[in-house]
Amino acid sequence: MTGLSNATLHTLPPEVITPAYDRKSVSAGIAHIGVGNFHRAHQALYADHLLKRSGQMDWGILGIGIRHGRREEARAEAFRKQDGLFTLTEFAPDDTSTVRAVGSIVHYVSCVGGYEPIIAHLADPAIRIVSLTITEGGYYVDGDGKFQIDDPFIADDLKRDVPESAFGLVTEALRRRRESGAGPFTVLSCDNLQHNGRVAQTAFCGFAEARDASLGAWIRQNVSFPSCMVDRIAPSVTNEDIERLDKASGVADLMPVYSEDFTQWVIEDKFCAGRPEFEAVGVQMTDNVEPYEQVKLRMLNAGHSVLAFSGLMMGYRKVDEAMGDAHIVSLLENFLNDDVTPLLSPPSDVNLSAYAALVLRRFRNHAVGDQLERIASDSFSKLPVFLGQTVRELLGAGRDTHREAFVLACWAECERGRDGKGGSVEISEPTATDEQLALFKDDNLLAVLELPIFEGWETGNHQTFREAFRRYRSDLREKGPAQVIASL
Ligand code: CS2
Repeated sequence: MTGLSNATLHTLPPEVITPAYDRKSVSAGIAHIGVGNFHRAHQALYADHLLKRSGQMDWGILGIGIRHGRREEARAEAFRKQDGLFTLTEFAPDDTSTVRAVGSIVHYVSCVGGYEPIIAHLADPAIRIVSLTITEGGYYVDGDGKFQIDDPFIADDLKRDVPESAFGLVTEALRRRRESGAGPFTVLSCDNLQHNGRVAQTAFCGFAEARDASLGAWIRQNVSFPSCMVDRIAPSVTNEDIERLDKASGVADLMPVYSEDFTQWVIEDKFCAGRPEFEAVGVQMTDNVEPYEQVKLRMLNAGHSVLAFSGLMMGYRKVDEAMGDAHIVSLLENFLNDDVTPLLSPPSDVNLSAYAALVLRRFRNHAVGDQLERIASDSFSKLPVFLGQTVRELLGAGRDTHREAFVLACWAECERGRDGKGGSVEISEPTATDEQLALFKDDNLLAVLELPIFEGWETGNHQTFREAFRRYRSDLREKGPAQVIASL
């Protein structure tokens, strides 16, 4: 197998698509914080397409890693050895695939080498967009839309001379740019959140204001924070996946990624320091992202949660396995078509029944083999975004919520670490405290509904919903998930 680097690009197997541009002539205009699988399978691919176009060579990506740990060390090492190159395999539902060596990440700076160099890179006037994938829970903005300056991680970072959080690094770089006259850059959140631009603005301005009021005011006035909707399923990559992908591509890639063939990116056209020709590579530019976001978060992502919690309870571990279960599929179809669709006001170019059908088709993509535990993880950040509004609106309209009560009952049972068949389930909850996690083991089956993540769902006043949730939890234990799901 051939290793991956600039020097080997021309020797890769002919099936591997290689960058159709001269990487040496590309410079970074976008700095991206959080270069995980999703970024590499989504934004980095759009940038790869852009770089093929004339006049776009200064829109390469500078990757930035800010979270210390073994994973970061390995990533930094792989980026160094491979000159920022990695392979992306895109699988279609009919099992066909394409592999490409993505060349858009032209430089990588890791916190392994300290935080000061990161700030220096961000302060470079060549950088005109700073994009982020720091996870849904990574913004420290509470349910009331306030930045949590008292959170110990943030409070510590506010005291540091050289900050380490995304907020500290970006605001310090902006301070230097204000002083040097380099001017602002756009901050583009690519996390799967409602109003991600507004959330990012709250977080970055909140941090800057707590540090220096005049800098905060300057950022508020000069930096733009567009919202965007991002969509592409990119599973976690295990060591076995690396072996499998490398064997299939014939490239000995240290960090291959894979994804479905579907992709979508809708961006609010609000860039304070220029932007690439996004529309030329299939990005939808708009002045209102919200209706797209609503459809995606409340159908695709919420659909994923429905599948993950009911599927895990039934003993499945992969999305396509769960999609082989007729009861789960009808739960999902009814959830999408009967519960969510009537609540949405989609953009004029989106047909909701076609969208629901597409969601099912995407989930059936066998080759993607997405992990239910990946989707279930970080539910403390995800559930309020994906399901909260739907439950509140259904309850407010006096409509049926038995499917939502069932899915949440499955969630609560999975959080105890066991599926309904006795297998162990591992759901990582980076933002939950031990005390909160202990609630799942409480004898009072309703106790978890008091968690702060349910603020604003209005479940407290709805006896029918609470009773259904309690009953499903006890039935899942006593009768088993197969019988309960068949009776829905
Ligand atoms: C998934 C998403 O983690 C989840 O909850 O639903 O990661 C999903 O795969 C992406 O948002 C697809 O765009």
